[in-house]
Amino acid sequence: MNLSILGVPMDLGAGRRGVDMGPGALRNARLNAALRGLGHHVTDLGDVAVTIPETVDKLEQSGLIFRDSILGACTETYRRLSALDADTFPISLGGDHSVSMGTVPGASHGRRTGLIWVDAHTDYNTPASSPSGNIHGMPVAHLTGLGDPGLSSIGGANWRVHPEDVVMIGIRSVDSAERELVKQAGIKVYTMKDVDTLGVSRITSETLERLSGVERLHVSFDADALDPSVCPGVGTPVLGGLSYREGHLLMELLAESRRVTSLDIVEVNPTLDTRNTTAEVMVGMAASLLGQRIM
Ligand code: HAR
Ligand code: MN
Ligand code: MN
Ligand code: MN
Repeated sequence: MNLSILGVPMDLGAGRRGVDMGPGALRNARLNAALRGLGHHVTDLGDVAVTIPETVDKLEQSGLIFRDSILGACTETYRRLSALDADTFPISLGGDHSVSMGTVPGASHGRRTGLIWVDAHTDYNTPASSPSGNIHGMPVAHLTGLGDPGLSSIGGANWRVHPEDVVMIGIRSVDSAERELVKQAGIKVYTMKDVDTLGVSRITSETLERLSGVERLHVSFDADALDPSVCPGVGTPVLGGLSYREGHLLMELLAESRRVTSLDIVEVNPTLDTRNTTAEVMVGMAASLLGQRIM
């Protein structure tokens, strides 16, 4: 397969600094070589230019924290991915999770897209519901058309992800107003309780069945979905996450389906990590999704 890697070194959407170094950490963990080793043709597109927070006022014009700079970087991300052939598989490296407002429409090529959101958090706040004001807690709401009109139309005025085409896995931290928005939208959520009781195998087959009608299938993998004992280098760790094997099994079963068309790896924060472990683990997750087999 032709794979293209695009870095989005952005920490503007997060409450803590340092996820802007995620793309460097993932490359340092030999992402490109791991994917080439699986027989793929890998092109690294380099990084999108992102505003340095020290150069602008935090509230910018909009009053929403770094909204204008995030819109700029996500729009550029969208353009870079849209320019690829539809049969090229893009892997986008965050950066905080707000990058997905650009990666998902960019990888969609205007098609109906299923979104598998692997995360401790539902990231379904709007500017009005958010307790923190941090935009990385808001990308899915904007991808489905809620919230700030600029952030919700990066893929064009008519393109969006339908809430019934979103499945979230690994969830264990949801704000109270956010919970109501998720329920109203009708998004399918597999919490960690569901992972414990149903198991990843059943959850993955139900997810693929639910998303059987989509043309594109995007996996957005937040490193904080995995337990902090596995991925300590994240800004908002929550205990009780996916185990190392549960993460791999999810990726392995999705690989077997051969239906996934794009991937994000986000929220890797090297300043909070131990010897680049989190980046190394996430490179392994990407390798499993892209066909690494034991036998
Ligand atoms: N729900 C919280 C908020 O909106 C925290 C969510 C952001 N953290 C993430 N996203 N890493 O997955 O501020
Ligand atoms: Mn997230
Ligand atoms: Mn296109
Ligand atoms: Mn998260």
